[in-house]
Amino acid sequence: MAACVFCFNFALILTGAFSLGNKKISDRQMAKKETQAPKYSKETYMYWYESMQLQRKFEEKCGQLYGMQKIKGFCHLYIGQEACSSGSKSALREGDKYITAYRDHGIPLALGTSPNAIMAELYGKITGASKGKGGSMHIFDKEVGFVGGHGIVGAQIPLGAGLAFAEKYKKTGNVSITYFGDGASRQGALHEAFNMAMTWKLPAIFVVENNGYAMGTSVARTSNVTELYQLGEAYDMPSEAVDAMDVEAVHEAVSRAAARARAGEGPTFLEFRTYRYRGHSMSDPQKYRSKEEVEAYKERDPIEQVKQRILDFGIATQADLDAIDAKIKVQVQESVDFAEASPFPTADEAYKDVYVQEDYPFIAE
Ligand SMILES: Cc1ncc(C[n+]2csc(CCOP(=O)(O)OP(=O)(O)O)c2C)c(N)n1
Ligand SMILES: [Mg+2]
Repeated sequence: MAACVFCFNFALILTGAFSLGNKKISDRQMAKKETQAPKYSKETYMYWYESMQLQRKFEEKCGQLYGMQKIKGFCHLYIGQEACSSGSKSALREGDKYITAYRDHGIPLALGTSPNAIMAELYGKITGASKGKGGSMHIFDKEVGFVGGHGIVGAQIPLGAGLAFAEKYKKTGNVSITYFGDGASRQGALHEAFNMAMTWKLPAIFVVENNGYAMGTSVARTSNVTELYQLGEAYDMPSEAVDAMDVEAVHEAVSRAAARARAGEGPTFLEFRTYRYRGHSMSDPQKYRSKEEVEAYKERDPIEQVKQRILDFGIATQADLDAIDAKIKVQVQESVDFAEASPFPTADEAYKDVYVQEDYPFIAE
């Protein structure tokens, strides 16, 4: 009986998300009829399609490779959540910093990290983004401003505030964007970080990627407040919920937050309402949700939505999109070939990259 009440609660949340999504789509279709013009440039729409499709195809391959035991250990797929990364990237600029949890393949791919470096990391090879020493949960890429990849739930939230502090201190005009899950939103570290970020008006964007579940536990089972964006209100932090199955809505919300941060007005808290199509990790029987629930979200797939808009607006043809798909197929296969051909780290690598100082006394001979 108790379980049914929880399911019902969660069904209500989903219904809310659906009506939000459907309303936005129908509003947009009406707007399109009136204006017959897309809101953003061709470049932006094509970036959204290509980057989300790369994330999807790359991770579908990861799932297969995991089944073949080519990839081992933890592996959390982002499939379904791609609008969160691509919609953020298009709204931000070079120099901004990104930090997330362990579901961390999609964001660096959206930022332009080489699929080869990520696949090699998943294989534990020396050519990987973290020299094969981090694995799936610890992808890093300084070049694109991606500061990980963190396995401890919620640990990256104060680090994200610290990244924003550094940008403010150095007067760069850059912002930090910190992603975490709905499960992490109940960690004490979030509240400490929110309080300090507001007190110091840090140029920070905090994003809870609310995919409905922390492992197999729904939001409604662990929280009296299920509208997670409301957590920001305790700190007077501007906060809003975003239909994150819609990449345009993500782009718009992150653009507003970044403008506030760059104007010195401090942090913003965004609740991205999203969904993961796959299990929590690779060993999840998914008994906590129904197939119908997953299928209902797939009806609002972020890639299909942007594809439809591209075709409706005549931004590109089906043949153009097919050509992108073919390019991605090659890219993904190349990343597998690269990872397969790369060597594992040698034993002495275990002592490298542990401390910043090369001569750290604890590792002196
Ligand atoms: C401090 C801590 N507690 C528990 C875990 C085990 N754990 C790993 S993922 C996870 C669920 C987190 O869910 P959520 O924050 O919603 O992120 P999602 O996996 O949905 O992206 C838990 C409890 C952990 N890694 N760290
Ligand atoms: Mg979650």
